[in-house]
Amino acid sequence: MRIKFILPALTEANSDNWRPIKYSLFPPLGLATLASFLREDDEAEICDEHVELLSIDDEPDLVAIEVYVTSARRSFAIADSYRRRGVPVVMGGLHVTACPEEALAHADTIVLGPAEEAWPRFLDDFRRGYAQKIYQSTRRDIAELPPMRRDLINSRNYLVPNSLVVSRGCPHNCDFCYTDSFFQQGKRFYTCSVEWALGEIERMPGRHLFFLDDNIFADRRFSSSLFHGMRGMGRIWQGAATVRSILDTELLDVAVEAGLRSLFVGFESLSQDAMLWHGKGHNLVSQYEEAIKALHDRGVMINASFVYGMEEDDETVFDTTVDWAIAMGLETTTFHILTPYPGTGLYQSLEAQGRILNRDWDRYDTRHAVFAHPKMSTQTLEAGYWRSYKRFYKWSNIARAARTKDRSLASLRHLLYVAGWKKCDPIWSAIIKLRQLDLALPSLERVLNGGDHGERQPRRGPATATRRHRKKIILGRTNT
Ligand code: B12
Repeated sequence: MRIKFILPALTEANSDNWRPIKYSLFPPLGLATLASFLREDDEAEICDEHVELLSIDDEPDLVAIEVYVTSARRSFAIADSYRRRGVPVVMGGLHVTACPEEALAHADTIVLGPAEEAWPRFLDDFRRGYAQKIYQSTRRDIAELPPMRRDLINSRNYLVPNSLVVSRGCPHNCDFCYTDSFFQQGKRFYTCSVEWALGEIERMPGRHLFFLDDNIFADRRFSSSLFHGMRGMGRIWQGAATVRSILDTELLDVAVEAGLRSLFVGFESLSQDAMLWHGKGHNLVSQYEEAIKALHDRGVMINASFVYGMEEDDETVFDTTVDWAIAMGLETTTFHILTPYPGTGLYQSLEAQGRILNRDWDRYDTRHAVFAHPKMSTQTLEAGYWRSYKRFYKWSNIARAARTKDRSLASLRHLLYVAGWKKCDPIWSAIIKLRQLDLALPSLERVLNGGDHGERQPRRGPATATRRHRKKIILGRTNT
């Protein structure tokens, strides 16, 4: 059977002339996971429209499309085109799960929720010629997955081909997050086995890794065991975690020894009331500074996330947040306008109050205000959002943030890192066009490793480190 997997792009991500680096960072791991369930005699290809041109005049036996909210329109157009020519289309992913009726109008079959169990079931039925319309995953277990089909990913198209996910979901219940609706009807947070994760890491060449898990520290036992297993592999890595989990400094120390160099942290708001309102009460604003210090003291850079438009926010929120981020010496920030993704608790409550202004999913990209805010107009929210980026990434403010570091090496690393991400767009665009992203990776690794913390011994073969760890697990001596 010939299967074509497609990750459709946002419009701005498939221009031939201008491709922002953020769309060339990570390969489509969800699709590579699904491909791992195919038979040896199946032929598969993965086409990621963010990084390559998609031709849709071919006729594979099956087209499988991943649909995010912001690429829904494009996904449905691609699906319609194939189906008009009689090619069957199966769709899955976050938006399909949130809006199944909408997706059903464009697909022969849809799969709801994480698909590790439902997808093989669908494949069996499809091969026998009687696939159903809807498959819902209920059994959630990723302890022992087949190895991800990384051979289908053209690593030269990505700055971070070595990205991986070792868990699904999150134990928390923030009302703006996709997890509640996506993980309905089953477990909402679970991990793969440490063995599987180490095996996956072992198969990846080079040094740099990026964990795309929502919170890599969420299951302490698992994370601790994973990080112990990674010690000695000579890796450097980036990931995401919550403020509260960072304060577990024992775990943080092991993470740093295992190569942690930069962390995405969802601070979201400086207002405790806003955090409580949106179900993220585990974020204690009084602990933010302590968490930042814990990371910076260990040479870990921070990519901080902030959300504007929470219920109590007013026009002062933009400048207050940016001033604080600079004063804290945060290296990079991502600002978002609160976005009620369909299927979330936030969407339901705003819809019940008649406050959803817009159902054009293209605008659900966290840059547009799509709901009525009690104190700010959509124009105020959007202008404040853009002003925040402009102010935070002004050279003088980058320098101010870098100067908060007490070591000159750390300040220099701060400057180089921010300049590389935020001040080199034309260079990135040219590198992407020339398909030379793999050449940029060593520079990223050097900057990430520029602090003098964490593991510094020369790299041993990952295989050796993993074998050593496996032995420990078998002997039950893993220090978790
Ligand atoms: C990497 C990533 C990106 C990458 C690209 C995506 C990629 N390469 O896959 C980049 C950086 C480009 C990106 C950009 C954006 N992203 Co993003 N991103 C992620 C991230 C961190 C990881 C995705 C991932 O690999 N997941 C792991 C894999 C295993 O899971 P999965 O892809 O969901 O696949 C599973 C199932 O969904 C299902 N499945 C998926 N596809 C299919 C297809 C079929 C046929 C079937 C049967 C099943 C199926 O099976 C898989 C195995 O269970 C997620 C957060 C997350 N934890 O998922 C956010 C996330 C997906 N992004 C999000 C958003 C909002 C954005 C942006 C709009 C942000 C912005 N302001 O720019 C843009 C727009 C992207 C676009 N093109 O539309 C939201 C999506 C919300 C939504 N409801 O759709 C998420 C959930 C973050 C969040 N917490 O809000 N993103």
